[in-house]
Amino acid sequence: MLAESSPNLCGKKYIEDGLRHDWSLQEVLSLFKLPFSDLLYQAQTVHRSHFDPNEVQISSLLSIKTGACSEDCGYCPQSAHYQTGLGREELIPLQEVLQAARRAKQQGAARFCMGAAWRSPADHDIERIVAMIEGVRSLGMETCVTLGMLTDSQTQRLKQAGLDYYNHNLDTSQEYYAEIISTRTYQDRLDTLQRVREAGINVCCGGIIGMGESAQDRANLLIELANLPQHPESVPINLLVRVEGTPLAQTATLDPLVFVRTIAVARILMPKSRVRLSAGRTEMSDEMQALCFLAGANSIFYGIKLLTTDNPLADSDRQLFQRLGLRMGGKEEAHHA
Ligand code: SAM
Ligand code: DTB
Ligand code: SF4
Repeated sequence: MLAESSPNLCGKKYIEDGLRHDWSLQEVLSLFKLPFSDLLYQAQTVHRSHFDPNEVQISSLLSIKTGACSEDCGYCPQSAHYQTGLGREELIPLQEVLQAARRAKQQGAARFCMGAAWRSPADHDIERIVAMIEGVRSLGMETCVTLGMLTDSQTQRLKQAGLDYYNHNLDTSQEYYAEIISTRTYQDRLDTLQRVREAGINVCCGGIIGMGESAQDRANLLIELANLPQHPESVPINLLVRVEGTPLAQTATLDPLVFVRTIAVARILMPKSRVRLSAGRTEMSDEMQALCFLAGANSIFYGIKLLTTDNPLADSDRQLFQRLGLRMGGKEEAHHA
């Protein structure tokens, strides 16, 4: 049972799917402010009622088109607006993608996520992406791509190819967004998310914490996600990787416990979603990661690289999982689509 003081279940409407989509700022701020133990207890309770708490879903990432992106996202090493030492690469060949996917599968990844540094894909690139999706699926892995904004017909084509997940992050609150990105709007992001949802592709959508945002921004980001008509099936919570040359390189270090609280609140607001402990793990102690799993994170990116920056070595993740008694999970049983 939840503690009586729990501010989240008081007479609120549960919408058709049995999940809430009507969170208010005040409620979510109160969750954030709970004593740490009460917050984690509540998050664990929610987590255990929907998931095996000792199983963590594993995805691996590959950058299929790196650098020279026209967008000016202040956190991103791949933006052409900043000097980060990354060269421009074209879309990589199919065989390279399949080789990386086979390696990821051997290491235990259930899903293979392919990311491109694009504002949006050109139509002529879509058929090459389709071949990648079909090839990775034929290896028996789930597929995810993140390509920027999509048109209706591109979204349909990706669905037809059998794409399982599309990643498109809101990144931060509506209010803070303009401080971070000027080359597209929040509404652009929401429009693509709606297209993906309506096409019947599972949605992977989250954000970045530690970009100098306020506590209210963190709450508002989670509210945006939870108040979507359907919760994203996967919610990546990234800790900003401060890359030299980007405008956010000198951002102050975030209190690790604020990050853990953010994971816990995401778990409470989106009980059935996979909350993904994403970028930034090389900066986290094992103990901090353990707290994130305790707070309800139940998926990670696995393998030495994220897109362009480092991720923990597979070996050290295996050791951490062993120390914590965690199992690497397989493919999702139930898809919403
Ligand atoms: N270009 C596409 C887009 O922006 O949607 C796909 C690739 S983009 C690199 C995918 C996500 O990576 C971004 O939305 C952002 O959340 C995350 N990301 C990029 N740089 C990051 C950084 N330095 N630290 C944490 N997350 C980052
Ligand atoms: C997400 O939310 N995080 C991943 C994935 N989705 C595509 C990307 C993190 C990128 C970190 C910076 C880099 O490695 O370039
Ligand atoms: Fe481009 Fe995506 Fe990086 Fe923004 S986050 S600069 S859109 S690759």
